Amino acid sequence: MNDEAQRIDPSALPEMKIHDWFDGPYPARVRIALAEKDMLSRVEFVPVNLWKGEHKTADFLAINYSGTLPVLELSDGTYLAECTAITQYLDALDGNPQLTGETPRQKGLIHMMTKRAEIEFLDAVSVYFHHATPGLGPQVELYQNPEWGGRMRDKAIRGMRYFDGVLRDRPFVAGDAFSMADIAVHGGMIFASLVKLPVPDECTALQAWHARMQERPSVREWRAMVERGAPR
Ligand code: GTS
Repeated sequence: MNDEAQRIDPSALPEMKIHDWFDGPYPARVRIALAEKDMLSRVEFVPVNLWKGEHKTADFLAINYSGTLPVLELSDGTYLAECTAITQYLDALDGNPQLTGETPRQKGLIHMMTKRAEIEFLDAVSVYFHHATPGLGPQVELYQNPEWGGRMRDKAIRGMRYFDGVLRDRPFVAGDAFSMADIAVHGGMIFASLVKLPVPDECTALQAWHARMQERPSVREWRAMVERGAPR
């Protein structure tokens, strides 16, 4: 543990709000990270209804230019978007960065594999959803390109095959330990399941890893929250 980490008092975490939609695959990444860090109860969740396009209003775009969820708000007026950035912030708060790596090598590998999970899998499923399916509906999906969406579907399946190969050689996506990269691939699996994109039968290592992910308390907690339904 470095000097800076020792100065942080875990009981004095800053006030945090997360703007998200409860069952979204990207929001799931941050909610699972929070559960892994035992910080869920310290966060106030602010619902932003994607299905009503609340993430595309001027007010929301003022806090996240990209018009996406989730966004972490700090009491000093800082807004952090992007799951990777939010997870890195949360993981550093208690001086015990288990999700994003401690050594330079771990940090580099976890960042690379998280980025790869996004580019090759999760983001591809998302583009498929928004372009080649009804997505969030005609009020929200103002431009769709089904051909591009179809290509991204194929890319996502290639991504599953890639991660299957990775997981044949190691227990977790970035090596020997669970990390932010596992959470990112798991986000891809959540989105794939929502859009009924099946994992190829031959991807047995990916399926076995996914079954193990279901047993993690953080993932169980996330599933139970989804089953409770939308916030009122
Ligand atoms: N790169 C962003 C991140 O990592 O945070 C992507 C975030 C993202 O695409 N979030 C989805 C979103 O806002 C939320 S969800 O689909 O997972 O629920 N999508 C809405 C849109 O219109 O793109």
